[in-house]
Amino acid sequence: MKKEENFKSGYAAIIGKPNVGKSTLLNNLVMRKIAATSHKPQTTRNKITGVVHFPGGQIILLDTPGIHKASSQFNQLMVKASLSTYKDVDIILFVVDAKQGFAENDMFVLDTLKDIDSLKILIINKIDIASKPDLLSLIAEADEKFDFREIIPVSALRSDGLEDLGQTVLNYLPEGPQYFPVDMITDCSEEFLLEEIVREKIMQRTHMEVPYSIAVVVEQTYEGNNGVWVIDAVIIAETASQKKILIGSNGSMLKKLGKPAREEIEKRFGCKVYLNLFVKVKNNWRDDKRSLRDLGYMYDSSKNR
Ligand SMILES: Nc1nc2c(ncn2[C@@H]2O[C@H](COP(=O)(O)OP(=O)(O)OP(=O)(O)O)[C@@H](O)[C@H]2O)c(=O)[nH]1
Ligand SMILES: [Mg+2]
Repeated sequence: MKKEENFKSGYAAIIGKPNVGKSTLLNNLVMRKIAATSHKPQTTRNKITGVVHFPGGQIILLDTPGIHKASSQFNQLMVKASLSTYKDVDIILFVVDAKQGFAENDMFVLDTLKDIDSLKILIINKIDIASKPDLLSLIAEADEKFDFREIIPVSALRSDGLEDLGQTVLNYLPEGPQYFPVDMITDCSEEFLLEEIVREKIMQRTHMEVPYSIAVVVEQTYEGNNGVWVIDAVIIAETASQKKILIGSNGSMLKKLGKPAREEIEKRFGCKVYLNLFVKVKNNWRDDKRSLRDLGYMYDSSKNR
C-alpha cells in the first residue's frame, strides 16, 4: 500500500484488565457502537477493530479482551488474543480504572510490555467517578514506576478527554497509507456485529455463569415481506438448565433479550428488523477445540473475527 504524503496512520491496541472501559473507549473514540460493553468483566472475547478518521490521518484501534489470570482453556484463548496484539502495533494504549489504580493483573501485563518497542500511553479512565486526590496520586505513581510516554486521564463513558487523546495518538503515528476508506469504521463482518449485539444483551441481562456460557451464531439473514430484514440467530448454551433460563417462562427471557437487540440492530443498520432467536445446547463447548473453532474463538490471525 502506498504511503501518502502528510497522511498519518497506524495501529493502536487498547489493552488492560477486564472491566476498565476498553470497549467503551473504542466505541466513543470511533463515535459508533461497535464493541459490546457491560458491567461484567470479560465482556469482550475477540479482537475488534475500530477506525478513527481525521482530515490528515487515521488511527486503527484494536479493542482486546481484558487480561486476567485465565484458568479455563476458553479464557486462555481470550488472553492470548490480547497478548498477541502487542507486537504488531505502533502504539499501546494501556487502560487503568482511576478508582482502582494498578492491580496485580496490571503488573503482569506491564512486565511483559517492558520488552516491547511500541510507544506506550497510559489512559486513566473513569475520572468521572474518581476523587481528585486519588487521580493525582495515581498519576504520580505511574510517573514514578513506569515508562509511559504520555498519561491521559479520560472518561470514556462521557467522552471527556477523548478529543485530546485522539490528537495525541495521531501525532505519534508515522506517515502512512490510508488503510480504510473514510466511510469504513470497522472491518468486523456484519454477522459478527449482529452476534455481538445479541451477546451484549445476554451479558447485561443474565446472571451467574449464564453470560459466560453462551455463544451467539447468526445462521442466516434475508429480506422478508415488506423489505423487513429477517435475522435467524442461535444462542448456544452449555446445559439444558441454561437453555431453560434463556428461554424463560413462555419465552419471556427471549423477549427480554430480543427486543433491545432488535431495536439496536434497527438503529445501527437503519432498517426494519425481525429477529428470531433460538436456543441450542452444545455440551461444554468452551472446552472443545472444534466448537471453539466453529464459533470463531480460535485466533487464526488471518481470520478476522
Ligand atoms: N463511570 C464510568 N464508567 C465507565 C467508563 N467507561 C466504561 N465504564 C463502564 O465500565 C463497565 C465496563 O466497560 P467495558 O467497556 O465493557 O469494559 P472493558 O474493559 O471493555 O471490559 P472487558 O471487555 O470485560 O475486558 C461498563 O459498565 C461501562 O459502562 C467511564 O469513563 N466512567
Ligand atoms: Mg471489552
